[in-house]
Amino acid sequence: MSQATMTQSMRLPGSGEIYAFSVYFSVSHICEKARWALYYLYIPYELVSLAPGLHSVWASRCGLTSTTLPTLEIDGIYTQGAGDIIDWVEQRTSTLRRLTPENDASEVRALEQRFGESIGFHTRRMFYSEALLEYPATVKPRFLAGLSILSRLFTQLMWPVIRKGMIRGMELGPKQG
Ligand SMILES: N[C@@H](CCC(=O)N[C@@H](CS)C(=O)NCC(=O)O)C(=O)O
Repeated sequence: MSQATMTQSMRLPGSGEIYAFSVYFSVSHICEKARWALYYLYIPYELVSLAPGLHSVWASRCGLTSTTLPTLEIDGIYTQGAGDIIDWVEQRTSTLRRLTPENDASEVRALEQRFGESIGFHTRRMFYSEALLEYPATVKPRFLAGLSILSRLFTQLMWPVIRKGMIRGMELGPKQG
């Protein structure tokens, strides 16, 4: 699959010398969390934006059973989900910076889980309820950002289907907006 790539070179002192290949949706704050973590931990990475829908094709081609993004690939090992990506990278780098404090790691993970799966989940539903139901034309450019020409074309053509699928999948509606 041809992809638009945005390469960030950040081989800074203390870098763990891990080169990450991160696949994400540019519209997603969860994907942005993983990208930001790589940046903060000085991990050089390459971002590949996927169109919603095509991401499932990509995942199955990679032999992944889950289609969740962000997905990180390092040396053929795939890690999915922002929290798992941060844990995976932190266990393998020698950077001086840390996102998870050693002493309070379990408390931090519990907080992260609460913010991600409870508060963040419903905040996302609230955001998309307004964005996709009331302002679809305004939010569409965020879905197109960073995509290859073919993926942009796919997203433009399939936009009504993508929009409906997201509304159905996240159970969006005026009550959440
Ligand atoms: N618990 C995961 C959730 C990730 C997530 O919700 N990813 C969404 C995009 S923001 C996704 O990949 N949706 C499409 C799919 O699951 O196929 C995390 O924190 O990273």
